Amino acid sequence: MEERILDILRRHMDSFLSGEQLSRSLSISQAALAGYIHKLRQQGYDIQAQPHLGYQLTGLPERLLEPEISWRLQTKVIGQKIFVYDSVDSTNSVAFILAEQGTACGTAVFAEAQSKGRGRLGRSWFSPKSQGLYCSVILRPEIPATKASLLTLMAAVSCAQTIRKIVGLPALIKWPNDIVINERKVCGILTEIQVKDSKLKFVILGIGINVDTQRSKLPSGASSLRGEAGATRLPFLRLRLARELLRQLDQDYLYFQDNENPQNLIVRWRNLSALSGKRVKVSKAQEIIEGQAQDIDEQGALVVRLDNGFKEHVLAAEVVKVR
Ligand code: BT5
Repeated sequence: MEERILDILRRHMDSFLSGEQLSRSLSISQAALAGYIHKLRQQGYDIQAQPHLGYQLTGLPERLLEPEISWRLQTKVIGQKIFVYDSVDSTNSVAFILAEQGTACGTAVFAEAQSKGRGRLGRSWFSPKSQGLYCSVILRPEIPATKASLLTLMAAVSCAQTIRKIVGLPALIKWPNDIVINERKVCGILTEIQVKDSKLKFVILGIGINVDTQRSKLPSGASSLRGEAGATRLPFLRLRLARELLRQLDQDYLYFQDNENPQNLIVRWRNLSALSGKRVKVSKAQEIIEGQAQDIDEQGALVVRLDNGFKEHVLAAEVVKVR
């Protein structure tokens, strides 16, 4: 019932709705309606009540709530099922367990806080409560495991696009898994895969975005969206980011699935790349190579032109320096 009340109030956020009308259309008494309104307020919804005028929704909770994320989301695959937790060790770990249990492709897991948020290679991801967006999505693509890194690339495009659309800042992709604004990292992506009998069983796409995170608490070279946006008023930022991220991922994943050679994604990636043409130092397993970042190939590898003119395609590595 709360959901139905919210649905009506959300569609009339610019006007009051009479309690009588509302209770009649829901076939409940006005006293019962007042009870539900009280419960919604306790969840953090601002609902004004005026004698003779009725009710009006004037504010949404700052907490992430599943009904708020999924309300009229209209995605085809991503976010069809959404779990929101208060605190977890890592949304990637939760999504991994759900995927092992057979949970559907597109399921998204969010948490207000992570006690063991992780990055790549055993690194940690600082995930303070309600200051960031911590999200993991289960994917079950029918592709060879060797192509899984293309999904990191896809997610990077979706994240950069989402941030640009919601915050209006020039987010760029720093290969392979960082999103930067003004050269500061505001978002990281962690792609984990499960392979069985040399077949890709599922992929967990983990995305962490610093939204309100205090700069002084972040590692050097990192920042948050609020930090980069300055004084701009951005209400319900995490909620709007969460919804747009799921929509963007949905579009991009559908395209990815339908196209064996996702050229359009690669073109969008190139246009968003922070590295194109820059001199980079890339740390591979045992060595460091230096050269000019030129492109990415159809597998998602960074193409570096070495000083001797040879081109090297690096797949699993890290850019340690950009000039
Ligand atoms: C990443 O790893 O950038 C991937 C981060 C993915 C986090 C998401 S949150 C939801 C999901 N659940 C998880 O448990 N993880 C995913 P990497 O490129 O290895 O970068 C990690 C490094 O970034 C650390 O060693 C720090 O130097 C730095 N770092 C840690 N926390 C940060 C933060 N909040 N913002 C920016 N940089 C951070």
